[in-house]
Amino acid sequence: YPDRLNAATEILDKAVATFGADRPALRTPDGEIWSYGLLRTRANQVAQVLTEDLGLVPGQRVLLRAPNNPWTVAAWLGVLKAGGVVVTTMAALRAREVAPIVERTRPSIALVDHRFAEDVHVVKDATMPSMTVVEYGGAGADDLIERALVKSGRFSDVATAADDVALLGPTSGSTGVPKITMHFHRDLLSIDRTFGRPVLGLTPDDTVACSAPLAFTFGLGMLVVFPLLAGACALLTESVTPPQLADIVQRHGVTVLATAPTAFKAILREGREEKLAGLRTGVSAGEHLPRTTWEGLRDRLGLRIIDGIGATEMLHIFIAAAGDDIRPGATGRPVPGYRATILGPDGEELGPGESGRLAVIGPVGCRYLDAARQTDYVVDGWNVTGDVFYRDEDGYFFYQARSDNMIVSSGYNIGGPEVEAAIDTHPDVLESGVVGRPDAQRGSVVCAFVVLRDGVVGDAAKAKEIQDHVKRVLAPYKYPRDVRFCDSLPRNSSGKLQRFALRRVIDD
Ligand code: 3SK
Repeated sequence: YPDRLNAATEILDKAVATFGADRPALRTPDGEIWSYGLLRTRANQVAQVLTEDLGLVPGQRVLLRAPNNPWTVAAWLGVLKAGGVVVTTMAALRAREVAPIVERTRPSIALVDHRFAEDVHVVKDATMPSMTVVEYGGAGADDLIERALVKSGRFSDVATAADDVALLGPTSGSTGVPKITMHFHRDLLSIDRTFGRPVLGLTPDDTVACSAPLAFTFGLGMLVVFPLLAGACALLTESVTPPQLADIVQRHGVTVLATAPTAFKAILREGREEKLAGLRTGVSAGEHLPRTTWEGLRDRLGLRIIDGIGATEMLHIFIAAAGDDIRPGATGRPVPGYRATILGPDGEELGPGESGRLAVIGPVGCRYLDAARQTDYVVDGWNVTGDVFYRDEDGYFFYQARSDNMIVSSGYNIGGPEVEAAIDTHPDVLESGVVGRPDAQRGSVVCAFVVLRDGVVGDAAKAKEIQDHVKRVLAPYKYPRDVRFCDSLPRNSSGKLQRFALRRVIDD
């Protein structure tokens, strides 16, 4: 890459020049269409608001909190154009989860969909009074959209360095304290060279839908980076259920669907797979894709889903299986530019058939904002993921389990200790232990073992009360779907919770 490079210029302005301003870039299920030219104008207008009205200077951070819609994409690209650094937060997070992200990243400005603004105002008042919060999609002269629409739409993108930070992406730590990953402008282009072009191979005829939020780098790649670089169109949906997703695919001529295995499984289970008949391919990531789901889609539709594993630390997918290069049960092989290995307990490389921690190396690697955390993930140049895999003689990698206390449910990473901390704030709870329970549809579900205070009855009503409590204090997708009451929790002699013993109870 050249020394000076702005990812938004490369992704958007070059696409306008290559594919034409009139080509559709973004669509929504309710019929809104933004051409490449319109998206460039809107992103330029956001960059103008940021620099002319809000005084953003290159290198400052801008928090984005919004569901997937065209203005969110314009905001994303506008921040990069202005030389700012995007800090992403999922709209589902509550104030308690947004606060540590704001404390660590210290954004100067927050651009927030008006429906999700309350938590950001709470965090601003409590921890970051200097942060300017600008809402959008509501009404009023201060609304980002109102401010943007009066701008000329002409903006000269800041000539950022290829290795200037473009994105600060939080990843859920198991205790609820997020780790903040940093990615450069060039990294946003690199994922297209390693996965977008060689594995996914979008063309201008493709329309891509993806259920992941843009705040999750899987969604960012699938809905912004890959389609725009290929001249394709992204169909943006706010939160949708799997049946709604299948309807959208059929109604809007979607050719590529990217989602978590849970959605593919649910579509098959509910017999709605014929709605996916127009798909050219699909992408499954976020959790392990069971072989039966892959085979079900192949047998019933002739659809060969691309399975992949990525990480926020690595920005996107680094191991995938696509086309005919598929070994049943395997996640796949490293995508072009990446190498992968399996590490034993002392960091030694293990041979075929031996299970250990998956480690990868390639053009994009982990860089935590907090340098002290770097050695948690990067060891001897290898990025050591939290997943246990083994590989076969031919270099195909097979998923086994998570190596930490993260529960992967419907593609969401949920920290067991974080859910325990939330449950323990319920006035009737003495203590709790949270583990993943295998689940045919969601991969895993959050299962909570709860010890109640003396005299409190553990019945279905109390379980529901605890579930609602967790939904109030954490992003609702983290709530325990399975609540079991017990008299005590298994602990070792130093008092440490023995989660393996709880998992054993589930297995029995
Ligand atoms: O979870 C994954 O597999 C993933 C895929 C792409 C980008 C980011 C992530 C975490």
